[in-house]
Amino acid sequence: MRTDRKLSCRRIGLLAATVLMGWTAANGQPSAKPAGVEVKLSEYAIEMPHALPAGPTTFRVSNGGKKMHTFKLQGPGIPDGQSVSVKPKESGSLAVTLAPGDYKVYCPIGSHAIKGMTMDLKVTAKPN
Ligand SMILES: [Cu+2]
Repeated sequence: MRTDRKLSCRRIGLLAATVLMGWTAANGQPSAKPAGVEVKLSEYAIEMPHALPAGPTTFRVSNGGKKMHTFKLQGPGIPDGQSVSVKPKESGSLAVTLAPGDYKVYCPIGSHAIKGMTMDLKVTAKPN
């Protein structure tokens, strides 16, 4: 019994190591975790970095305003854009894989973009 448990523990460890190695190879990066980027939406502004490195990225979007807002990202690899809508005082997330190039970030609701909820995002290739 005791030997069995030890064996299976070792097997799980091996499996985890294999999965981790596979992930690293697939992404070509030492980090298995996607980069997290905080985004703050309000009337009428988007607060987030204007430049980011390429790779798997999770945008954590919070709405500090009084109206519903949408975080929409459009650029290389996502010509039609991907978005997440966030209610006032709530938060959501959007996971994408950023490719090097110029992206547009905006809120497509009403005239929010014209009022200020728009910005450019530059994604740069990660140095090897
Ligand atoms: Cu908005």
